[in-house]
Amino acid sequence: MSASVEVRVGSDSDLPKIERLFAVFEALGVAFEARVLSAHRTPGRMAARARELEGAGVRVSVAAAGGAAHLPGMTASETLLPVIGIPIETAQLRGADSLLSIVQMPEGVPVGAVGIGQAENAGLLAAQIVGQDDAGLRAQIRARRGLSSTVPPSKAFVALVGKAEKPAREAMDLLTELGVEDAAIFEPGAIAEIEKAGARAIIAWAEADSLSRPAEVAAKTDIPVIAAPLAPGAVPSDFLPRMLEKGPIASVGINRPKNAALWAAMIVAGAAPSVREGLRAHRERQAEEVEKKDTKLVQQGIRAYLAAMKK
Ligand code: RP5
Repeated sequence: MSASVEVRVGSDSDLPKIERLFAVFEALGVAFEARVLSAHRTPGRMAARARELEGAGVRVSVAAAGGAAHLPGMTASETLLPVIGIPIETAQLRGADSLLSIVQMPEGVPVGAVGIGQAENAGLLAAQIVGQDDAGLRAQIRARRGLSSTVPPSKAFVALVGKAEKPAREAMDLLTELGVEDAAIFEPGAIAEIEKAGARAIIAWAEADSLSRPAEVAAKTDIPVIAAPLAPGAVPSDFLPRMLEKGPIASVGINRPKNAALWAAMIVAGAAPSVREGLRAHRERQAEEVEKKDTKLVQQGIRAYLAAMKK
């Protein structure tokens, strides 16, 4: 059986720390492959395998790393599959370093980060993504999580949960651009409606006064939930850890609604090749834009470039 999930760690010292992830896959019969691929020590090998994943039939990559935890992000920059990052707990900074290195990705290249050390939640979330196209697996997950035994439909549909006008518009516009035909906004309590509508991914906004919302939504469904944290200014250091306390949820960076949309689209793309093409085109455009800026900087020199920026 070919692997549906790839698990990659930055060091084999991470393996015992994510043992519960493997236990989840073994219990649910999810086929996985495990690799030691370091973003820093073996960058070429790491990137090469990431580029092969889609073609190998893998649906999701789970990348665990600690400290300057660049493995999930670098993996995400080499594939259009959804990447779940597990921040490994570190002795000195208790994994805050790992979490922030993983979650705060630039616009255009999302990683979905689980809480620090939350291997079991990462496993469940990965299984839920795979389960979108495997009713038997989905039924097992729902039973394990104490959800109703009726397996809802799964369509190329994204549900957005909560009130967040501007970010929701940005996310919806991008989903449309990527070729996700259906997306709609729901109240946080409307899980039955979201399941009935056949959502394949849920984006749940979380603000300072609603940090537990994504986890509350996730507690009631096996549809993969992406937490999209929003904040008008600086946040306390426990903002993301508090939001990620419970799961299974994965978070994109703060104020990154487009990354939430991209990550949701990556899940939808599992059953919609046109969305995969939309993601590919988006990624290529993004690279071209940055390359153009670099060419201009080299041609003009730093002073002229900065002067043009200030205009
Ligand atoms: C990271 O550095 C790994 O993901 C690991 O968590 C950490 C320490 O690695 P080792 O020094 O134990 O190999 O790249």
